[in-house]
Amino acid sequence: MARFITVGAAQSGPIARSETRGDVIARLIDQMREAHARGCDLVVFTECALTSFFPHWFMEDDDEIESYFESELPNPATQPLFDEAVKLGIGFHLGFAELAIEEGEKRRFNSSVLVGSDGQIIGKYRKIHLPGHVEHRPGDPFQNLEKRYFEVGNLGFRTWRAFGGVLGMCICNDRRWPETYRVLGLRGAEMILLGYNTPDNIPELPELDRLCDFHNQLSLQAGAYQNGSWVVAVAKAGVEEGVSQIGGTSIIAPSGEVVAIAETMGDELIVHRCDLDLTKPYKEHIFNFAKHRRVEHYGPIAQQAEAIPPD
Ligand code: CDV
Repeated sequence: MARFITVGAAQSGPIARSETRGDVIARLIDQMREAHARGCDLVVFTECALTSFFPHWFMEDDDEIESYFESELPNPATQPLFDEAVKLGIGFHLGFAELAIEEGEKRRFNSSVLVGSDGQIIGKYRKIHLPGHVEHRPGDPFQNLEKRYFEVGNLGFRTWRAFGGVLGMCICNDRRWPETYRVLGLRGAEMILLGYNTPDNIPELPELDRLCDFHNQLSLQAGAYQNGSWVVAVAKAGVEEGVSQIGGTSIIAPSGEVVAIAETMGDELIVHRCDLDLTKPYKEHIFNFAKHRRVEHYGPIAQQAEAIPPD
């Protein structure tokens, strides 16, 4: 029997520092309603979707930093989004900054959740590849302080049976790393959901600025094709608190082809009816891991964290 997920990729335009959670949730609910009206089973929101992308500026005060975090989901501010999902019978993916208490310790992660149409959390992911730096760089036009504000995620790359398929999550910089898709692919992912906040310029590498959009698409399309998975990638686009970010929210088929792409730099929903069985030619033939992958012949590099020098 054919299996389809109609997915909506809900790009966010800039979120001002002055916007409250309530303001942002109202925007997300508008997009969720549009997704429902357009037949979506699932709507995908971006990375840290509830606030401005605060790693772009330096803060020292813990209370100020933690004002951007959620210590539980749902909470009073986000409950209306969960309620709307249940009312409409639609699932969603939400990126957020997570403040957790584990073994009595406060921990901060860049996280996402997959929520079913019953409003229950199906799965959670914590970002593993944190880009940027820990120290303040006052000479830079903006900061990239994810390594200061977040710890490396401790949940691994996982997949869940949901929405009639196998779904996985990763977050932003994870999408540039082939290991992300490969681990999710090995865990059977038929659809990978992710959000991103990607500036259109890199202060220390201006020669790469012209390639920002290209490298985004290249990573997503290669990851989809080489693992035979749908990829739904959702931007926070436009100029936010002085930082100009790429858009390009897109839905990519297991063939690596882009089947839908956003045209604006604002709040915009793109929709596609994804046939999960389009994963089969790749998973069962070209990238049939069991049949063709030969890890035992790759040499000691397979588990190595750092480059091994040549013999
Ligand atoms: N939020 C991110 O992880 N952004 C990075 C930027 C800083 C390069 C990205 O990979 O898009």
